[in-house]
Order: sequence, then C-alpha cells, then structure tokens
Amino acid sequence: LECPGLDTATGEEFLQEVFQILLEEGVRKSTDVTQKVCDWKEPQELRDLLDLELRSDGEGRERLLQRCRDVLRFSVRTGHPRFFNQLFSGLDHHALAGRFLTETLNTSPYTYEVAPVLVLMEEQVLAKLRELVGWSSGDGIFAPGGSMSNMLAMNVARFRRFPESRSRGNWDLPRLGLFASQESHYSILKGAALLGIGTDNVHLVRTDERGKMIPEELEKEIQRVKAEGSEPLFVCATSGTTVLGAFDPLDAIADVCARHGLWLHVDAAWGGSALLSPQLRHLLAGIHRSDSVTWNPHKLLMVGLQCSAFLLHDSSVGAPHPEFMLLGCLPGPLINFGAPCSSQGLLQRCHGVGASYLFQRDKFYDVSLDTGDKSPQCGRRADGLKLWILWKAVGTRGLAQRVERAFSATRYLLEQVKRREGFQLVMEPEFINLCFWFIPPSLRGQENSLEFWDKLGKVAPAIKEKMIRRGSMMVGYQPQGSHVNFFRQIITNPAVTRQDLDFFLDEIQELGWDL
Ligand code: ABU
Repeated sequence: LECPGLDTATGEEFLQEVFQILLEEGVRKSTDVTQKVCDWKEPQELRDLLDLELRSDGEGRERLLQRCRDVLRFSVRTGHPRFFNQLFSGLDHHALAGRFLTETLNTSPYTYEVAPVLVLMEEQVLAKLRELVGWSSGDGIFAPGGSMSNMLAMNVARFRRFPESRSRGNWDLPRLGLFASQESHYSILKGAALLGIGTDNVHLVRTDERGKMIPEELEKEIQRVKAEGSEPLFVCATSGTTVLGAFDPLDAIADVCARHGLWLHVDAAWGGSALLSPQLRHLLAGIHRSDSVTWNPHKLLMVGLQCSAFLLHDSSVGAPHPEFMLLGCLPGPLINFGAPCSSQGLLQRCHGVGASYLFQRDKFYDVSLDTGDKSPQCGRRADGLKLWILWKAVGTRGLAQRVERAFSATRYLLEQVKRREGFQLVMEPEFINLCFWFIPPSLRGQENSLEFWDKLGKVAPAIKEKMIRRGSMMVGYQPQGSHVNFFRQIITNPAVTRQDLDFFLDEIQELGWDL
C-alpha cells in the first residue's frame, strides 16, 4: 500500500493509442461509405477469432490494442451511411464527445454532490424538451430506453390514482385497464407484466389502415372494460409507431381520456423529435394535453444510445410518501437523518425512498437538486450531457434541420420506389418509415395466384441474408398484421446522400433479381 496500485503512465499511453484506434477505426472507417457496413462471421467463427476466454494472467499492450481493433472490426458500423436497420443510426461527433465525457466522468446524476454539472444539464435539457411539448412546468427524468420510460408512465399513473398501491401493492386494487393501439410498442405489455397489472389487462385498440388508433374504438373498449367491472386507468397513444411510423390522433384521444378521467401517456420515443420542426410538429397536435411523454433523442436526433426522456406534466407538490417518513424514523440501514422533506413532486412521491446514504436532508445545498429519488433506479447513466452538448453545437434550428432532412430523404426514396419496376409500397409513409416489398421478376404478374404472398414473404429475409453476408448495407424487415415480410427503410443519418439511396434500391434489386 506504499505506492498506488495502478500504473497511470502506462495507462495513459494505452489510452492515447486507443484514442487513435477509435478515431481511425471507430469514427473514420465506420462512417466511410467505401467500407463495409459489417463483416459477417458465423457465431462460432467469431468466438474463435475473438479468443473470448478469460484467463488467470493479463495480456500485453499490443495484444490488447489488437483486441480493441477487433471489437470495432467485427462489430456492425451503425454510423455507416448505409446502415438503415434501426430507428437509430449515424454518428454525430459532438454527441460522441458528450459520450466520451460521460464515460470519463463515471458518475451517477442522482445527487448534486457527485454530479453537479450533469444534474444541471439534465434539468436544462428536460425543461427544453417539456417546452417543446408545450408545457411551461412539470418534471422528468432520463430512463434506460423508451420501454422503461413507458413503464415509468404506467407506474406514476397507477400511483396518482391509488397512492396506497405503492406500499400495499396490487392486492386490493380493482382490476385495472390499460389501453394502447394494436401498433403500440411491446413495452406496454412488458410493463403491465412487470408492474403486476397483467398483460390480460392491456386492451389493444383497433387501428385504421394507416396504423393509427381509432378514437371511437378506444371509447368502445373503455366502455366494454368498464362493463366487465375493470377500472380503466391509462391510455398510451403512440406518436410514430415502430414499423409504420403512424401518429395517433392525440386531440381526439385526449378528449376520450378527459371524458373518462384517464391518464394519457404519449409514447413519442420515435416521433417526438418532429416537435422540433415547425413543418412537422403538426403530427403531434394535442400532445400538450397529455399527462406524460416518452421521447428518445437517441433515435432521430442521433445523440447516441441511450437517451430516453420521461416527461411529466404534473407539477403538484405534496408530502412525501409515508414510507419515506417512516424510514426516517426507524433505526436501520435506510435511516434518513435530517429534517423530513415537506414537499415533493409526483415522480419523487411515487418512487422516492430517501436512502440515508444518498439523500440526506441536512446537506448544505439545495437538496431538490438530488434528483435520483425520482427514478426507480439508483445508479443511472448521465444521458442528458450528450444531448446538451449536441444542442449547444447545432442549436434548436440544427436539430430541426436534421429531422427535416430525414423527412426529405424519405420523400426522395419514396419517389424512386414508386418509379422503379418491382418495388411496391405497403402504404404512403406519414413520417420517415418507408415500408415496401421488392417483387423479383420470377413473381411479377402472379399477384393473383394463391402462392404469391407466401413466396413474397420469403423474399425480404433472403435479400437481407445476402446483404449482410456481402456487408453492403443493412435494412430491417418484418411481417405486420396481414402483410407478409416487407422492408422498413429508416433514414436518420444526415450523412446519407442521394447516391446512398440510389445504391440502396440498386442493391435490393441486384440481390433479389434471381429469387
Ligand atoms: N424501440 C423500438 C426500436 C426498434 C428498432 O430500432 O427498430
């Protein structure tokens, strides 16, 4: 113990080299259109190549640097202009700088004392997102992904209606009813299971041919569920569904919720960023009438995984949950020394426990900045910093341009899909999700035959396999409702050019030609 147990000089030299590798392989090559999007290996081949076994002795510098290169080499280049596989893609240098800063700081923004800068940035970013929703007050917290943000919404909605459920659980609650559209994100079902509400109590409301929730069907479902003796609680509307990119009619849904006194949550994980664009924000008209919103800037704004904001309209203050006070009075590991907090926001009343080792009330600074108890998490990533730095770099206008460019790129591709023989739209896109089939020459003209759709459903997976093995690009496909497998093209990366989009269609045509 006489000397430090870490060799910092060698560590810094190693890091210098890793930074070079990151810049060369992780940033430059990963975004270079002349490089492959992925270097496909079968799992066992990759296991062998990576030499994954963890041994008793450590390895030398050169070997470790090679391992760092291998991580980048054999991973998918999500920043590549021809990676269209997910709702996230691209590489923003400023946001990446934010991610480096976050990683280097290695702290959790649960208290101001360990993360002063990050807590204030998070506060600012959340306030700005709320302002774009149309709220002048409220609360919020960053969560690990949109699914968790949606689950927070369900939990807060239940707590507001039944505050005693926090301590007593679900056992003496009425049977609750949750409502979301047939096209809603699967996290609503997962959340219902996780919170003990039960997936049987999630009522999937019919959508129209564009994938939008039908408000009259919502009304009918609520009436039906009430008649069966359940208590409707929560409606999740979706602004930008995962596959079709559909936007539910928020104003009409808000009317239904107001009539029945239901919590309205908007899952705008994907479409929320349209609020930045004066031309596109009409897609979310009525969002200001909601109680809570999920918004993932890591998708369309290219902030980097992960950055999911849970935004809450409620700005009521009240006494902490009795449990919070109780823990402050009893001896035990969670004793909260200091004066009990007299007023807390809904998020903190719902989740706060006041652990004595983090949230002491007798600190010398404004403890309302100790925001960690608003979250069910303890350790939490500081996901606001990278968005703050990106916002500083490009401004609100730059963020809006990013959204509008993605929209324009989709319109260009749409025109090309309509023009080219063999490409067939699933439907006119409302947003950035372009859904289409490629019909190989062997199937053309057979649209009325019995096997046509069966055979067409096998085309997208076959083309996808070929493109991954070739490493030329990546795009997602899925079946949806009565539609057999089709491609879902998503362009969020501003590095994508018209040439990339032409290449995209040429490549599908080439890979699917002989199927
Ligand atoms: N949360 C849904 C994201 C899935 C996708 O990237 O397609």
